[in-house]
Amino acid sequence: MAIRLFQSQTSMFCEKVRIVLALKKVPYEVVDVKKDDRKSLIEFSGQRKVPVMDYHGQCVIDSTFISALLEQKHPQSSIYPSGTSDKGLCLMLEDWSDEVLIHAIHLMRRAENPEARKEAEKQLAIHLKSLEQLFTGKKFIFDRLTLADIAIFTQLHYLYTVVKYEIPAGYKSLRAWMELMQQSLKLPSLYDVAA
Ligand SMILES: N[C@@H](CCC(=O)N[C@@H](CS)C(=O)NCC(=O)O)C(=O)O
Repeated sequence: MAIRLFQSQTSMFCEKVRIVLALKKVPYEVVDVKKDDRKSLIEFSGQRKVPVMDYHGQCVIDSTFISALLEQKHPQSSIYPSGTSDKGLCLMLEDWSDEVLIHAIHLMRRAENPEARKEAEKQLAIHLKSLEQLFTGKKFIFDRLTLADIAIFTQLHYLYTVVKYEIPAGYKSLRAWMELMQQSLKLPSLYDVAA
């Protein structure tokens, strides 16, 4: 039995899992799930959200649990920082990104008029300011690239790829970290994908 990832190309949670798989060099098959055709996903997992992993027959739902399972089964290129306390903080930041930051990203995507866009940018700015502080004087959040960086990066990357929004130039440390992530993950330039 193989490893299969039920996914959609634009989902930030699926991108998070694809990055973990790539860092760990784990081979897998992709099952692309279409918005209006979730039959095979529902049959396999009993629910309609992606990502879902078929790990040699074991069904794992949710990017956080999939990442944790991949770390357990494939400990090479660890996605967590060294030290128990930092690991706890890494998991908290992953959760903040998945459960809090995402709401500001969704507001940006759904903003259909200038007024809604202005409000969405105001909400997003609260998080961008925190992140600018977090990345000031730092390469990665912990001693190396971890799941906290990956989770935050995939949310912000979605702003460039889907929302077509560029993080303003004033957020210097945050933008420098985005570029570093882009290079570390060997992805095309942020500006190419935003064009
Ligand atoms: N907490 C989940 C979130 C997954 C999620 O919200 N997936 C979205 C795509 S980004 C989805 O499949 N939505 C379809 C639906 O809700 O019907 C994770 O980390 O995997």
